[in-house]
Amino acid sequence: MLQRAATLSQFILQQEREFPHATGEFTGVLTDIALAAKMINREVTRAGLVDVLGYTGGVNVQGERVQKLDVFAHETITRVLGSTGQLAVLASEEDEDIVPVPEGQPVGKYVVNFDPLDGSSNINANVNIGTIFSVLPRVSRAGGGTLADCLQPGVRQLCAGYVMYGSSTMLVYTTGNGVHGFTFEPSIGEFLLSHSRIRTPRRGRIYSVNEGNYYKWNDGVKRYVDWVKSDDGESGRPYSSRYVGSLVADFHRNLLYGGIFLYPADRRNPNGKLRVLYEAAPLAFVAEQAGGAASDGHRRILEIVPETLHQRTPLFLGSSDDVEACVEFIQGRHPAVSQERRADPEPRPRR
Ligand code: AHM
Ligand code: MG
Repeated sequence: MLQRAATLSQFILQQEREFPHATGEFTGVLTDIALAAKMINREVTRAGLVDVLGYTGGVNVQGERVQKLDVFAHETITRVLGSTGQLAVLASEEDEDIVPVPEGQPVGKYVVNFDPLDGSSNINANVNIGTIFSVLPRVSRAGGGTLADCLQPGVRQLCAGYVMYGSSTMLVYTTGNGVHGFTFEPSIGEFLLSHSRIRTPRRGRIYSVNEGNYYKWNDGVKRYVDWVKSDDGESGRPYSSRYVGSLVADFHRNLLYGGIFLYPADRRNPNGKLRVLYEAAPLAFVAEQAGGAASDGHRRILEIVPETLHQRTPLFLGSSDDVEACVEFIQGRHPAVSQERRADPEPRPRR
């Protein structure tokens, strides 16, 4: 039985005993991610003091250079993970190229793609931000890891999750055996199991999207968003709009309460904004493991085979029925679209 208040390390060991085929070997990778998360958390929680202790990006009162937090997070993760002997290569939102394991360090068989501090434009307003990670097996056979190791579809992930820094800091992950959430207890410096086997509702009542882009979206997305706002007591519409503008925070809330997160393509960004490898794919793995879904409007996010490290994708993510309805609108096959066509056979230019 899984105990409440187990530490992350105890929980991982317990999982290893129960599902030896599912976890095990990369236990070390996950505990190292948690260690890096604690180090990042310490800096993030002091972010409000930058004007007191020294301006970020400048020099603090001790005369030390204060790093920007996203750079700090990137360097902390690469330093902690790069020296454990578990990894062959890393890729980060903060680096154009793959990040090799430092010279002289042992090379392992795993790959980590990560976004060190997503939503970092929110830092100064004390809004939640997060680290997103994806662990894959290497495909290259020997030597240092390669670009091909990083460019794998999400279905190959062994583990994925995120850390959300906020009113309390949480680490949520899956290894393909359900989704588990841990809350950081600062007084003892441990992540404690607080949410075991998270399941997301099949349908929610929340939609999360930057609606300022409405006029740039295609008709399918516009119609879907119009539809979730229209009145229909039976299906719980209108939905509530909730948008933090920080992916991890928007995703985490919707995971617990149910709902859909959208970052569609638009006229200026034909592939949307978010990145396949270290934003969409890991959250898609978590969503699916919690009973939810993730699509780019035409295919499962986890099946996208990325061609470049920082490839973007439109993203529709959350409760399975909500994602399905959204995809039906995008593909023009939602019943409400057919009704609209029957009622108004002459196509009219949309707003
Ligand atoms: P970042 O990787 O530069 O931080 O951008 C990603 C963030 C996500 O956290 C969030 O979902 C999205 O950008 C918000 O974008 P917008 O401000 O266009 O709504
Ligand atoms: Mg990001």
